[in-house]
Amino acid sequence: MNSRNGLRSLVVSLSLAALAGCGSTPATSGPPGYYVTVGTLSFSPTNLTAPSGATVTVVNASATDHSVTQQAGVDLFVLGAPAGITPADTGLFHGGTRTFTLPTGLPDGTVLLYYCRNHTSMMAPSTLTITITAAAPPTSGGGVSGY
Ligand SMILES: [Cu+2]
Repeated sequence: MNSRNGLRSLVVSLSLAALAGCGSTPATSGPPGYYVTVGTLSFSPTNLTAPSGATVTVVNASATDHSVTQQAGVDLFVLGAPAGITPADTGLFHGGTRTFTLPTGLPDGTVLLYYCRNHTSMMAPSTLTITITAAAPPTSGGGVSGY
């Protein structure tokens, strides 16, 4: 009877997981990928998970120039990256998207740090992080339409 109870709780768990999956569907859709949306003074998500070597699409959904610029440490606000990595920088832009490619060969759990050239500590949070995760699925979010 213990195994029967175990099976029942497994079925309940799977059902809850399916419901959670429905709730996370983005309101807007674009081609599957890895997206960071920049709002007025915010990054969304604040931590993106993506595989090493993935292309990241940055959507600026505000009317103000922003950038996603890599930095070597939290709140340094200067272009930089860990040793052996060429820092990425979209440059300041608004009204569209920019892309950059994550370095290849990084192990899972590597955390890369980014900031906005225009707003530094004014962004909330001030630092966007990307955590390298080989199994991170692409999303169809990003709010590409609507501007
Ligand atoms: Cu900004």
